[in-house]
Amino acid sequence: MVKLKEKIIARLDSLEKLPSLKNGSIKDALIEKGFTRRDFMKWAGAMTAAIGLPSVFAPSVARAAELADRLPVIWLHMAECTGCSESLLRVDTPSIDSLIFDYISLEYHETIMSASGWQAEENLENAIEKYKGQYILMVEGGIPAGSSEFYLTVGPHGTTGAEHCRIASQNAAAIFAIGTCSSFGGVQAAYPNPTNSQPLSKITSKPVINVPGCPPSERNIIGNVLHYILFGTLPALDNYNRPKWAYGLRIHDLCERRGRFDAGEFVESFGDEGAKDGYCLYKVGCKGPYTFNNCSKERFNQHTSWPVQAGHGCIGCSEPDFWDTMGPLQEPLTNRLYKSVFGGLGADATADRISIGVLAIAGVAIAAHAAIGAAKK
Ligand code: FSX
Ligand code: SF4
Ligand code: F3S
Repeated sequence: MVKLKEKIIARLDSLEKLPSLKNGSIKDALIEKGFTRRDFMKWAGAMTAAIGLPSVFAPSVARAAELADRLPVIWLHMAECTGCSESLLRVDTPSIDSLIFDYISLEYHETIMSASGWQAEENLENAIEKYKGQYILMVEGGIPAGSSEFYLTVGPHGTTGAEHCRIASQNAAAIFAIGTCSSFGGVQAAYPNPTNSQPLSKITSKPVINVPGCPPSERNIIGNVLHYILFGTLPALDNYNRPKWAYGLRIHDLCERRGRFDAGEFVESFGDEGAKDGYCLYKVGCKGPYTFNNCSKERFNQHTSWPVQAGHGCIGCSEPDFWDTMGPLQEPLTNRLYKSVFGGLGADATADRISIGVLAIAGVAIAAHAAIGAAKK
């Protein structure tokens, strides 16, 4: 741990020597929005835990956030709804995560920049040239590919989205696919995928870190930026190239309604007594048992809530092909065994077995714990 700390301090020291790309400091921005130093350190503590570091690293995480203005970021939009950007930007009162997003040096972001047309194109080319080998590339959206590339063209030259991604990824220091569309194709890649939309990893041969979710939480987006600032390397990834610190556990294993599942207390239809009492949403379609994400811990909208807390099941939005494989959204999957990213370890339940009764359900729950335990080993 001492070695790791030294490594992080050396990395932050070297970043500190780089010129700031922004006017003002994060300290000033926090004060202006009414956050105290204590709020900031509390946030740093929560972020440290979220990215899987022991609490002694909280001051380093705070320092990394203060140095977020040293790294230029280029954010490209492809085929999507802009929900990923909105996840960070569309908040009534800015959270510390969204302030840090403001503070990152976004050299190019189509939603929030004022430039358009030729000027925007020029800004992108300049940023890629000026920050060669230094910038973080974040891409949101699925990418029409192959003979369908022309379905998505950007800017006055009619450059295809795929071409923009190829050019921008060439000299990026790190590449993040933000959202399920960019990570796995998303809604536009759902059957029959009329535009042949593909994930970013199919467009570039460089390593891509997937940050899925439709949209991903602000914590998962900012956490990845901070992880990169701290380490300058790829985080530990799962089989789908998702950072394990965020996507290492199932929704089902972190769910506040899990006790209800284990006790056999299920909502039978929306609005019934069980729904009012916070029963498990499995029978009304929750896909938490098949989905890996940290939504119950990190939540959305300034960390206030997440789908299951709001009373709807998880729809599996951080899994590949969930539009095709997790439907119908409000019904359980009748014939599907739990399939985990760890391979064939995790057969636990079908909807039919769930309806057998409490005794069978307890067995199911034990099987699920055993599968996760075995996978951890
Ligand atoms: Fe939308 Fe982003 Fe979903 Fe996709 O999020 S929230 S359709 S993951 O690319 O804008
Ligand atoms: Fe939570 Fe859904 Fe699992 Fe029920 S099935 S415990 S609501 S994740
Ligand atoms: Fe998505 Fe399920 Fe979380 S639908 S937002 S992964 S609870």
